[in-house]
Amino acid sequence: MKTIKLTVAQALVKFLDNQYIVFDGLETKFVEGIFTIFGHGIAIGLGQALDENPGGLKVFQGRNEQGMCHVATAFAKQLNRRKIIACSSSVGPGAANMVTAAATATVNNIPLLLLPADTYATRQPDPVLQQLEVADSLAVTTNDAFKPVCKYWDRITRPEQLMTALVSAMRVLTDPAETGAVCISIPQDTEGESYDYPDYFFQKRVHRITRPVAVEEELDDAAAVIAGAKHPLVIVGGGVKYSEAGEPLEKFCAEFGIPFGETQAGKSACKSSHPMCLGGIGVTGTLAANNIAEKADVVIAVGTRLGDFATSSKTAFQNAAVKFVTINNNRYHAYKMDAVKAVGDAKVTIEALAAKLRKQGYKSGYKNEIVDAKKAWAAEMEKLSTYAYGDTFEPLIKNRDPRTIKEFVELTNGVITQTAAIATVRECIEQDDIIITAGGSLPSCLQRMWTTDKRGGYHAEYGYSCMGYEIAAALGVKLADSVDTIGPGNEVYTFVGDASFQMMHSEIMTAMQERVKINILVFDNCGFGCINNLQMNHGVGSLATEFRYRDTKGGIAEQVPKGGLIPVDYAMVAKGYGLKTYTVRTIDELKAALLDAKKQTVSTLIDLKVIPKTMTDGYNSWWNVGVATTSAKPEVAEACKRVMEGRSKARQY
Ligand SMILES: Cc1ncc(C[n+]2csc(CCOP(=O)(O)OP(=O)(O)O)c2C)c(N)n1
Ligand SMILES: [Mg+2]
Repeated sequence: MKTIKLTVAQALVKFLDNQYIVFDGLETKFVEGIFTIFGHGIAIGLGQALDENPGGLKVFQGRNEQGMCHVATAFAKQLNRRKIIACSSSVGPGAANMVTAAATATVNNIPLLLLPADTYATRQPDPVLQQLEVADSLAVTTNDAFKPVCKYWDRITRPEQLMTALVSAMRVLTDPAETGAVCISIPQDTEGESYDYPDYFFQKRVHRITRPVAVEEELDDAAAVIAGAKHPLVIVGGGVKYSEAGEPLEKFCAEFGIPFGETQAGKSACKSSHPMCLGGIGVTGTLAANNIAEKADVVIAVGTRLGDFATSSKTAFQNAAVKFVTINNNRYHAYKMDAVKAVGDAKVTIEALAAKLRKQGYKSGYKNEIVDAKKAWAAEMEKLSTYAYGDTFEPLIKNRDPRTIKEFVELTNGVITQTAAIATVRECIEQDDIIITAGGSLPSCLQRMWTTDKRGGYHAEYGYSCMGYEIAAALGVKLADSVDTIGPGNEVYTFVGDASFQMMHSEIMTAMQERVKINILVFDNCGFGCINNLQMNHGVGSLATEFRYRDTKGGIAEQVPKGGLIPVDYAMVAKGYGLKTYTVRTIDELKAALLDAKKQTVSTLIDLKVIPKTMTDGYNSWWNVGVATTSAKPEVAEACKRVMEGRSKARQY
């Protein structure tokens, strides 16, 4: 047997450099590179290996471990999971910082390879700096925290273990039904240990991404249910995007006259301009999609987890006879809502199902309902797009303290409404540019209002809705855009709430380092806009969701910060990193900034002063949230009653 003597870390790098995937006949190198934030746990082990021979792998330097993992997640997501950037961290806090990002990737079914260092396998220096000492089991370390948020977890305490661990990691990372975060934890002493690895461990491996079609019996079951439908509806999930099934699904819907609504992950799998497209569906859906959903007799859920936002907490479908069909490559998701299941790849399963329905001469029974629903929504879009501040101004979010709005306008001089700002961005940027969203009220407005015919032009992380994803993701998307097929040269615009910006903008520095251009749109409304709405909607006061000073009354500090709003200059923050920045207070200023930002070669940030309470809401949707069932406040009791009424209309599981 031919062997190659390498350290564990050197073998890891060599192995990763030799992994490829083939999808629809196209071979792609799977690992683009490795993100690092070095510390004592990896600088000498993995760091040494990368320094001596990185092979074809790029080395990326992260700023915050969570941030760099979001970059890698967005990169893989934008490339429909064809390519990854592995993420390595030091031991302890560096590793723990990746846990949130691991969960984000797992919830969204995005491959993310994590390589956290671990405490000593020999235990000689215990406790090493940054070691979590667990007295009841010395086998437990910080890295055990990855177990519930990863699809595969392993710890390499002997060099030989690396071989089966990495083969297993690749199995999971390249499995369309099971992919997510994978954690390979390596103690820092093991990283440097040498071993005579068999040369076949480093052979070029090509992992085939297959398209299994649902079995004939399942296709027959699904076709039989759809054949009986007069008013069917398709829900387009993220699986449609990853399977690159947008076009066949559009054809399916056109041929059989079936309208479709889009989840956050599914949006931009199909073209917004398609005559059957109703736009976003569910809690943050359009009136068109939600009204059609309410009456639908068969709901065909393709590649979706059927999360509460997509189903309005299972109240969206009020036809007493409604039936569900799921097309999903993952059995767990296919089983939801007691659906008739077709377990398989979205593209080939839709095509096979279409063949069956065609044979039966199936057509839906819609007359003018789809056109009428779209017309009504278009009129609403027009209203939202031209929504302006003035004398008779009414906030879109009703039942609110009007003082906040006045105070905000006086503080910032900003009179931009969120909905008009979104419409303006859509109008001013190129049709094929890519937008990103994740947390706060922006994903809601964007799911309703954004339109694009570019496949992959709408990049939302709303599985975990992780604040802090947005800016890191812009870098990931831009890196993806420059390596591959998606269409190099597109501008990337990330929509970020002021709170989300505050939570994490660390990877701005990484974007500068990589010399890629991202455009950041900060929507400054002085607080957690959507959560403020949520709490006030449920009879709670405005409590710690606006950015207010803690004042002192009679020498005593307030128990809750209730002072004036705190002004923040986000443009100034970004300027410090070298971005070209703009502060805009009117729609005209926003237009001018967008036009100028296009001409820049460096990254840009536009700080939009956006009037609170000007985001979208309603449209025949409902969301089940926990509510207080005992309270002295009548508003809370009233809210509780409404929640209970909603729950009584919801499907139970
Ligand atoms: C990491 C993380 N922490 C907490 C939350 C809960 N959360 C959801 S939206 C939100 C506030 C968002 O505020 P901002 O980013 O300013 O957006 P806005 O609602 O004002 O548009 C919070 C705290 C979250 N989604 N993610
Ligand atoms: Mg905000």
